[in-house]
Amino acid sequence: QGLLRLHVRLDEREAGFLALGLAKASGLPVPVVTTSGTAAANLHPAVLEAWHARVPVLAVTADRPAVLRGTGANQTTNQITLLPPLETLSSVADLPERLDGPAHLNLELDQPLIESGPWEFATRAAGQGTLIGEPSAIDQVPAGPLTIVVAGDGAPANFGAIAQVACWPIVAEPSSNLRGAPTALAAGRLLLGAPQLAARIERVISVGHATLSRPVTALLARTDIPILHVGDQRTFPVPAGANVTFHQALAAQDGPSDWAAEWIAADEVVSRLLPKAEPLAVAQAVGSAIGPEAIVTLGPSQVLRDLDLMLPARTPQPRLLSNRGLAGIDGVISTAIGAALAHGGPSFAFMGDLTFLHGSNGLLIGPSEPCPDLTIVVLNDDGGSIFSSLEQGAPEYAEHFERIYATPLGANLAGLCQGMNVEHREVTASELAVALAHPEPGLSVLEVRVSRADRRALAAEISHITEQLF
Ligand SMILES: Cc1ncc(C[n+]2csc(CCOP(=O)(O)OP(=O)(O)O)c2C)c(N)n1
Repeated sequence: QGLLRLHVRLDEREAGFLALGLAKASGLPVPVVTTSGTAAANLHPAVLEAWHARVPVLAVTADRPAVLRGTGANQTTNQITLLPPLETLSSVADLPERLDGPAHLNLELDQPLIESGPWEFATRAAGQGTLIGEPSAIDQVPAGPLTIVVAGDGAPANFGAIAQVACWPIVAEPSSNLRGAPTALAAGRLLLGAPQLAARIERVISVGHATLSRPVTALLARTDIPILHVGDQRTFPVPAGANVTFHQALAAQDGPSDWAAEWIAADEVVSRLLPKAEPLAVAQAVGSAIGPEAIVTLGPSQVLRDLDLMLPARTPQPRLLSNRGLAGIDGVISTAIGAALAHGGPSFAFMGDLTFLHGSNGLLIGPSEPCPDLTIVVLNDDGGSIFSSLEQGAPEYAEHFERIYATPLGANLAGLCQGMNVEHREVTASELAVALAHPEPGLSVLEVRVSRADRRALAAEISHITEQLF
């Protein structure tokens, strides 16, 4: 009856993330249907991400009749407690009218496996069923105290305008989608380390789910100044102290304009001082060469933190998505494919090599399936570079670091793509911007190889930049 668009996948874990990407980009609930047993269990990673990020994925799992549960019947297990923290619903009638996160519908089926006669569907107008409702309470706050806004994943879209009126600078993580706001900062996480600015902060307002950096987490863990969080504890990254209040929505009046201007001036200086390292050049190309009409899905880990520094602020940006509910390296390719299919326009993804390899089954798209125009940029530094800058990356652990933390695989991405019938091209960091400006139609991979060797030194250099500020 033309009510649904169907996508068929081999790997249920990837199907779950495909549904996640479709739901994130469209804002509409997306069901994903599997057979019973391990197939159903493979939905758990995407369902967990959906739960933490409040994405309306409906896991529909086929089950055997209840009488067979606890017996040795084929492909039969206890599916009632299969996808925690979700409670299992056993009938379509149990589904709520609106979902503000995932749900699990477990359907017991018996022979005959196909019902005779036509099925009747109740039609709904397009757009109905959008999940997150309007806030019922908007708290008006004085603009006055020197306030910094921390904007994490999924921040309310209107907060850029609110911060502009109140003259609050915004430490805007990429998937907050507030980086284009007039008071947004590109190097906000570095500026939080500059006492000349940070020590004067009198209040913090937090929107979305901020997860990317230790300076931001430390700011939100402060107990000596008021912190207002739009959301609840699920999107607040530390246990909330007595100084933290939760709100559905906030609004404010005009504030002191020189406060935001000071942060923006410092932001411009710090952005110019960033080292000319290759991985940062790759992130810069991704952050600058993609137009605002596109959608971009970002992997977790170091590439996202590189982009966090290199994505320009205060200019229009593409829509940026990232799985920040649990920050998994799994399912990113499928999330990106789902987002691209829902978006329908130019689509990109940016991820590290381990993230790409972990989710590479997402590249398996059958010949009859809708295929998106999606260009995946893989920063291939053969391993996880994020760990180099953490405690484990210190020279005294060097002997075991590569095997246990960096885990290089030496995989041949070109060969992998060839086996999966996906276009692959290797480009240099300096060729990337041009390649992104002229993407191939269909699904394609741009691999940029860089060295991981200097990562720890690069992180140290970046962390000292603000010392040159004042
Ligand atoms: C499913 C899952 N397993 C393990 C991790 C821990 N983890 C975080 S980042 C990372 C390495 C990612 O490497 P890569 O994708 O190459 O990105 P890079 O660090 O080089 O930017 C790992 C294993 C995780 N987040 N998710």
